[in-house]
Amino acid sequence: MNRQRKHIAYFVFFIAIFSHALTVFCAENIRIRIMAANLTTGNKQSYEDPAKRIFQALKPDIVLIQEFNVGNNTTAEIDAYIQESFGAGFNWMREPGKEQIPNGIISRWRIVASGDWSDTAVANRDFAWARIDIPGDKDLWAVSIHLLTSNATARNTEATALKNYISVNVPAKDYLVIGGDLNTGNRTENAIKTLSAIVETASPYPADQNGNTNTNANREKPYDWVLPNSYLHALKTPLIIGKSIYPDGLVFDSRVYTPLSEVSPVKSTDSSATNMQHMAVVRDFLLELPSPDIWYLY
Ligand SMILES: [Ca+2]
Ligand SMILES: [Ca+2]
Ligand SMILES: [Ca+2]
Repeated sequence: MNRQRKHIAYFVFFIAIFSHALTVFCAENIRIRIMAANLTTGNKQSYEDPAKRIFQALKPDIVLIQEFNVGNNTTAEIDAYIQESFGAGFNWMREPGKEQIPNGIISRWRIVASGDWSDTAVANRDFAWARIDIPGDKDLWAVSIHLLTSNATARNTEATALKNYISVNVPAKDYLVIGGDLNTGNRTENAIKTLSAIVETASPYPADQNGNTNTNANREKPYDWVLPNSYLHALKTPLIIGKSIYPDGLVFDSRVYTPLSEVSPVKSTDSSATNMQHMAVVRDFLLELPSPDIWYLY
């Protein structure tokens, strides 16, 4: 072996060792940002520009959406709204049945299967579910719900029905998130106790920069939730927007958020737009996967 070929041999050897080391130490970190959104405005209880700006600013990967109405609800109108709000390539489902204020799910990743489970307590919506093919082997089941305003007993009846649907339909070891507008008057009512059998319901809760965890328009009630099961909760990570860090997630209120430059193109008046339902609630999770691509370097 002449000297030059020897150098090349050493070079190839070190590349091989180095790339092997990369397979051991490199992991791919995938952020999964999940939002509960009952953000309809205007006189038709539908998604308009204020919600669109909030979606554009907060960049969720998965949205558990309520009152999922856009214009006349044609597929083309909803497709256009989703593309403008989240960018190209996002997927969505709207619960079947043509109810007045349906639940739905929006996802960066492919929706493998979706549908609704009947909420017999209320005529204008059901429990919407989607099985999402997130990166890695385990799927994420997302369930978007909108419990009754009427009273806590009715909400607990709904929560009990939902718990039963999930125990029958969702593989116990998959990731699961339940969320949306639960209309809960406090953090300890029976519906939450019921759901605590399948998802993590304990504090700390997402909050705004002032520490306020309430999510209705006047910020006095904890109506909206993002509830992960134990596997997903184990991936909890601080939510970072610009220079701001929210260790337990964010309740987004454009009226109090500073600086608004971190959440462009939101306007300070978006959370007080005509008939704006609630505040968005956002939580981040971090999935660490090995990087198999590195194996192909040598
Ligand atoms: Ca339905
Ligand atoms: Ca129903
Ligand atoms: Ca997957």
